[in-house]
Amino acid sequence: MSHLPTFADSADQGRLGLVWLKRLWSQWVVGHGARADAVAAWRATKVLLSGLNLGVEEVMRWCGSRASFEEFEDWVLECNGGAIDPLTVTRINAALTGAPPPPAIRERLDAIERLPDVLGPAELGQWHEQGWVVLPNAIDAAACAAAAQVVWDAQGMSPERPEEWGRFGPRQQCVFVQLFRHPALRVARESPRVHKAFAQLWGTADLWMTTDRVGFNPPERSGLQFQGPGIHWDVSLVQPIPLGIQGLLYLSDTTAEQGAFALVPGMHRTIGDWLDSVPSGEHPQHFAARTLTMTPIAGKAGDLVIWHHALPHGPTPNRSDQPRLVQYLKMFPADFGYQPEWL
Ligand SMILES: O=C(O)CCC(=O)C(=O)O
Repeated sequence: MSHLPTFADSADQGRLGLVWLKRLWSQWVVGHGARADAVAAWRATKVLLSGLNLGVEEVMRWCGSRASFEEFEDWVLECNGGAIDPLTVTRINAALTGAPPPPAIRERLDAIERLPDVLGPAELGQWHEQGWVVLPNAIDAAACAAAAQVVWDAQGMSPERPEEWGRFGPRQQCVFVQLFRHPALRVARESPRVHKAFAQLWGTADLWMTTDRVGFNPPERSGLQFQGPGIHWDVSLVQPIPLGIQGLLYLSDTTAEQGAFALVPGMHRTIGDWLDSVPSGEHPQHFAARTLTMTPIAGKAGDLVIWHHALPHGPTPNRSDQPRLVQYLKMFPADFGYQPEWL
């Protein structure tokens, strides 16, 4: 009989007054295990990390060092400039205990609900049919340039020195650059226009914004072969796949050949049948890589590509002479659907 380690109680609020934080820390330091409360734990993870401006990858790496909970709380504070807004604490605790958001937050959410739609009938029709849509001018050109500069700085490279682009940046993993917090990256995360787009697609403005990383996809001709990832899903393929919405903001004008983001349009509607067609013994991911063709989505700097997470997707090799720079972001409600069994 296997013995699962004992985790802290989700009601233990620690020094920061946050439910679930100690419970999750105690889980992360020993690694994940199958649990009866896996859905609640993953929802709490997403809400806490969003509310506390933390990236999933950096938290998992940090917890790998097995530091104490007190040290973890210190690091969380440091990531938030030394203090966490009490309203944020109240909103997180409310969301994770099934209570409504505090009135001051409700007012902000209502203001988003009242904004004019940013996705019109044509875009919503495309969302329904194809499972993806572009929000143009999600942030303005100056904000885009500032965010792009953050990516260049994280890579230790310059747009003027192409000879630098072919090496691996210090924070780079595939096309991802593990940088999560910078004032220039907050502009898109706090944009009412971006919030409204997600609110229209989710049917509620009561959403959480991820603190996601950025990306750099250099031209292959600069010397670095395309690093992937290849076509994939970031969600379990166990049917039915609950709604989940991902997003990528182009920080540079991006042609289809310039390592554009790509996806298989419409597959959110056909994935059940497609899964039935996967030969027995073959993993759907491998079958997808062997048989599906992705459509690259070109875009201007400032375009936010939004897609249903049931669409297989990925970056593509950059055959141009300019790198592709992006910021990843997504919004979700605290009670999002989640399938803990992974396929
Ligand atoms: O950077 C890209 O084009 C793809 C990003 C991606 O695959 C993801 O966010 O899961």
